[in-house]
Order: sequence, then C-alpha cells, then structure tokens
Amino acid sequence: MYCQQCEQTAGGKACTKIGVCGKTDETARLQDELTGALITVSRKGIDISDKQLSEGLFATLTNVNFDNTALERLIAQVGQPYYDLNKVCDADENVKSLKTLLLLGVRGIAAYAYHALVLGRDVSEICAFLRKGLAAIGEPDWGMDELLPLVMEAGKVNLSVLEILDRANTETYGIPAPAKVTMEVEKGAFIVISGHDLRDLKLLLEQTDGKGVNVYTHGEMLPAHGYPEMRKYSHLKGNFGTAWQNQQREFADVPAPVLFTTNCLMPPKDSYKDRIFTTAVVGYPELTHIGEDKDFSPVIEKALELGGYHENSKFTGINGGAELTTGFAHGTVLSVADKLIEAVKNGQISRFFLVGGCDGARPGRNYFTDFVKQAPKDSVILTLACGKYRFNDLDLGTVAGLPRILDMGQCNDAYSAIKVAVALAEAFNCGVNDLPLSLVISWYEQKAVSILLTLLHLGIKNIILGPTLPAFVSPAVLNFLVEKFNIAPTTTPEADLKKILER
Ligand code: SF4
Ligand code: SF3
Repeated sequence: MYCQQCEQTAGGKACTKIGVCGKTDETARLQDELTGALITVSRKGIDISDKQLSEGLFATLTNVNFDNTALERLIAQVGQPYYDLNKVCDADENVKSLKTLLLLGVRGIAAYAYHALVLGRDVSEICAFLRKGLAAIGEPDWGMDELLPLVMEAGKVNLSVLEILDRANTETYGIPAPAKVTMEVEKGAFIVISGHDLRDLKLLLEQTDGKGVNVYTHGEMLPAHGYPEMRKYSHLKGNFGTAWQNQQREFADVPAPVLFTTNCLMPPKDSYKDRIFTTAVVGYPELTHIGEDKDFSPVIEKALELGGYHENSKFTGINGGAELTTGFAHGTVLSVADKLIEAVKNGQISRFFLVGGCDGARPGRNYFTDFVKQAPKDSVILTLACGKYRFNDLDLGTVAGLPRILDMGQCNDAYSAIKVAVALAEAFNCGVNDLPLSLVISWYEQKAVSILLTLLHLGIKNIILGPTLPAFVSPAVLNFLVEKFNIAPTTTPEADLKKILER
C-alpha cells in the first residue's frame, strides 16, 4: 500500500505496510481500485449516477470504510477496469503533489455532495467537476500549468457545494440557534450517534420517539442540537464524549449502542464491537450495517437490552467543563452583526480568531487548546468541526455580550464562517485579509483539504496550518502556497500569537 492522504500518515511520509488509521493493505488496494475505476469512468465519459460517484469517492476518505466486501460491491457497480494510481506516484514530484492535492480535494467535495444529495439536492454541476478532476488525474502529460488551475477550481466548487449543503440543512432542519448542551447522561436506555449525517439523526429521533430511549450526540453530531427540527425532540438529551480519536477509550464501557454515520470510525475494540452499528457510507467488517431502509430497530433493541446507566452520570470535556455551547451558525452571528461591528469599532473586540478544523491523536494538537487559552481576553474565537473539542468546554467568559467561543457547526458548516467573514469585510468596506481576523486551522482528513482549497480560492492569506503540513505537498508546491498565500505551519501558540498581533 501507499497512502499519504491524512495528517497522521506514518512517519510524516506515507503508510506503506498498514495504515496508522487501521486500514489494511487489502483495503487500501480496494480503495485505490475504486478510485481508479472512477477515473476510468470519468476519462471515458461513461454515465454513472451522481450518487454512485459521490458515494464511491466518500468511501475512500480516511476513517470511513474498512469493509472490503462493501468496497468490492462499489467497484463491481462501477464495472470498469481501473486506472492504476501507481502512475500518479511515479510521476514527477510536483505533478504527483498536485494530482494528490486534486484527488484529495475531489474526495472532500464528494463527501459534501453526498450529504447534499441525501437531502434531495441537485449536485449535478458539482459532480461534473468531480468527473473533470478525476479525468485530469489520469492525464499522462499534464504538468503544473494544467493542474494548478484545476486545484484552485476545486476550492471554488467546494464553496458551491458547501453553500448547497448549508441551504439543504437549514431548509430541512431550520436555522440553527444557540444551544447549551449538557455532557451529563441521564439514567436509562440511550443511543449515542456520531458522524455528520443529520438525516440519520432525524430518522433515529423519529424512530425512538416514545420508546423510552434517549439520544446523545457524539463528535461532529454535536451541532445538531442547534437545529429547531432536532431540538423539538425532548429525548435528544445532550452530548456524550469528545472528538473521534478518543472513541476507543470513551466507548469501551458505555452501556449503550453507538450508531456511526459517516465519518470518523476507528477500528472498534472487541470490548465494545457488539454495540457499534454503522449506516450511510461508513463501514467495518462484522458490524451490523443499517442499509438504505434506515430501519434502526436493531440499534433501539440493543439500547433497551443494555439499559444505560443506573444513575445519572456526569462526564466532562477534555478541560473538565461539563457543558458545551453550539448553534452559532451564520444566521445567528449575522443577526447580531451590527453589535459585532460596533464592538470592533469601539475597541471592545480586538480580533476574531477562527480556530478549528479536524482533530486527531497527535500530542502536538494541544497547540490549539493553548492557543485559545492564550488568545487576548477581548478576542472572539469562532470555531467549527471536531477540532473544537480541544477547547469547547472552556469557560472563556463573554465579550460584548457574546460568549467568547462561538461554535459555528460541523466541518460541513465551513460555509457559515466564510459567510460571516465576507459580511464583516463588506461592513468594514475592506477585503477579508484586511479584517482583524486570523485563521488557525487544524487538518486531518480530506474534507479539510477541500476547505483549505476554498479558503485559497477566496484569496485568504496568512493561514496558520497544523499540527503538521501535508506530506504530499512538494517543495515547489509549498513554495507556491507560501509566496502566493503566505500560508505557514503552526509553531508555538506564543510565537504565532505574537506574529499575528504584531501584523
Ligand atoms: Fe495512513 Fe492516513 Fe492513509 Fe490511513 S488514511 S493509511 S493513516 S495516510
Ligand atoms: Fe472531524 Fe473526522 Fe474532520 Fe468533520 S470527524 S472534522 S476529522
């Protein structure tokens, strides 16, 4: 195997024997074959459905599908000889770097397209770009001149898909509003639901209604508490646990089943394997997978059988806090835009930091906790995605009547942050780069890659990226990113804050 698509890749270079994520050599080969088959389809102009295309690509994201049978089925459905991805690896290092960047961007876009498609949205234009991007990866003679514009276009297309998804979510589940979410688990039967698929949560809430089974979010499902159509269910109680990389510890002795929607699933330990269920694109051998009929009865039965805790049980976030807040999507933040602008003008708010992105297991990720703790007391921390669990239980007080940490949602809601930044720039009659706004982004998997490409497409400069830079970025491509966008790796919170505040 040869995989370097995520931040935890072995030795900071590539996984070649077994994935640090737990992906086997065989699974990696099947994921390459699936990608290769989709490249062939795109190069030959063969018509496959947008669902098949986005689902196939989504299945190759990190921590999504470890189930070889499911991957074989997806390959058989495409039914084309696969383009050999080794040709990408053997190319000139800059071509390899750009083709990898394009492929990972395409995978991230496909994930968002899939979520929008599930909510009945038309993503045909998005998928047309996915086909164009995949076809380009198979072009034998393309160099930097041809590939670089496509990489930048991926950022533009990702912005479109995020906008489509934002509209799909808010039109289906309402405009998110601020919500306080407890980490206490009430006694009695319950289900934990993880991942990004809001539709699965909604269906689970409907199917558990009146059954004496409570529902708790986990990981990226936390922002669901902000949506009116979810909050109306009184048995949606709170949030269990923290970010994805702690699941093997947090699920070890929980007396309840966990339903994984896509993504991030880790190989389950034997101690809790019988309690894990999967649905949507996520999969792992031998786990019960709930198919397209979305009949969650086996999960509900398991919850009733396990019975939950005997007493109410208190849990805390990684900093000891017992309550989280979410629901500060663009609708809420922009409804107080006048107040924010006034607070910046009169000096109450000195700066906005967008600190967020994907979390991961590396110890260096404490950087993001320390950064937020050390940020000036009159600054506002906008956050999104699972990286927020590093600090979302901290009580940093308020500024200008608003909590200092504003959780804008999942990584799927990056559009919210962009919308707020653009609106502030308009209000101040300046460019986004001239705002008192700094972006400190953590990355892990391929959706973060597509979001990063969107930020670059918008011309956003001075992004600080960590905890490490992607292994697939060649020196020449890195040089381009530094010269054009002044992108920089994280160093220490102290040094990076100093640099930002002196700018
Ligand atoms: Fe390694 Fe990441 Fe690929 Fe898994 S997804 S095999 S950890 S690079
Ligand atoms: Fe996290 Fe997987 Fe990316 Fe949606 S849950 S941000 S890593």
